[in-house]
Amino acid sequence: MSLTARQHAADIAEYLNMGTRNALSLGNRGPIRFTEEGGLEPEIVEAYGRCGFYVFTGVVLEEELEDLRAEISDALDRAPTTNKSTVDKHGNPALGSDLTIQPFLLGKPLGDPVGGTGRNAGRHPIKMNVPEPEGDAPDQVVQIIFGTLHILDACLRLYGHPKLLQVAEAINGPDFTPFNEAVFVKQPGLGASVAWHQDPTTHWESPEWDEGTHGFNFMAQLYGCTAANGVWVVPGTHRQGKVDINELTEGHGSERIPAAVPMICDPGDVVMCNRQAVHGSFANTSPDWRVSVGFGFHRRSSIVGADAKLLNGDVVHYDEQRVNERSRMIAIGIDARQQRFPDEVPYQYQPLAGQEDRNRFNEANRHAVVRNYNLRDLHI
Ligand SMILES: O=C(O)CCC(=O)C(=O)O
Repeated sequence: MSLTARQHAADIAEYLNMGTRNALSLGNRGPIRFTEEGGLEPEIVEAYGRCGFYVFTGVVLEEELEDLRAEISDALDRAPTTNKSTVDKHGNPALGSDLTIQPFLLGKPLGDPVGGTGRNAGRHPIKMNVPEPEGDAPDQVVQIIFGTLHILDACLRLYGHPKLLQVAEAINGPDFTPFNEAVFVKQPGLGASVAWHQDPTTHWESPEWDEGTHGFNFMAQLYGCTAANGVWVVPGTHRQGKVDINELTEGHGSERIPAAVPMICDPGDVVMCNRQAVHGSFANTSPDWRVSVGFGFHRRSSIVGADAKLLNGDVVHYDEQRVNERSRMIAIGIDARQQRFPDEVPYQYQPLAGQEDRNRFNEANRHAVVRNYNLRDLHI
């Protein structure tokens, strides 16, 4: 018999407390700091390398947080009512229903759509605990919004954030490339689990494989996150190659991995999380919202020429032209940001230096380049 949401919250409370204590003792949090040469401060590089994630505090300021919250709350209001529907709850065309890839993924409240199934290339072997929501819950709730840069201008502007792009350069080199973008939504008492997994599918067996091969994701927190609603990571697993996730949970009588720790964030904090780290999140039986704006970056050498395995099993070859075209979203994000925050010094993205006029955020490019840009995502 499944637990009710209230029972689940009580049952998991001690694990959440222990995880929080452990997370706060790791030494992997603080403001973004660069050296005089423009690299990341060595303590940050060390802590990110040791843990597989780093919490950058106070990155997104209130004015920008308000833009992001307003746009995402409007998007949730305009989401389709089911995964198959093209209309929202008001009977209007759902946001982005005219795009090639439908932006919204909905699921059962507090559910686990992928754990213990073969979905997503079988990368989520463990089924998470699925509590019953309290009261009058909807049948379906939005879990993920994909392709954020063509439907949410505030996300496009965040994508051009100069300090975050400088971090991407410090970790992946100045010729870094995009990955993809998604917003994860965990409504209070309704948000579904994301079962334990490592993101990558492509280069595990490569002779050149190392801890940075599959890049990282930024996760910007609009409302902060707690042990109850945030992403958990098993520190150090990004250095271990493909991990047997069953082994991490075996013998513990539940899906609660003892060595895992939660990301603990205030609003405006941005987590950098290695895609190779084992991570996941539990059903959100807490009273708090979590909305994470996610966007990732790769080393160019991991992408150009790769035969990438996608989550649906397809294999796609990434040639230089696709990578260059997809990378234009970085330049367009920088310009979109400059229009909103003209006093900020913009990041200079070296692969497209000198092409600024071609990569303005204007109506022509909104149609020709931004719309359906995610058909060229660079998943590995
Ligand atoms: O936000 C979450 O709950 C999960 C995020 C995640 O698994 C990812 O970005 O790969």
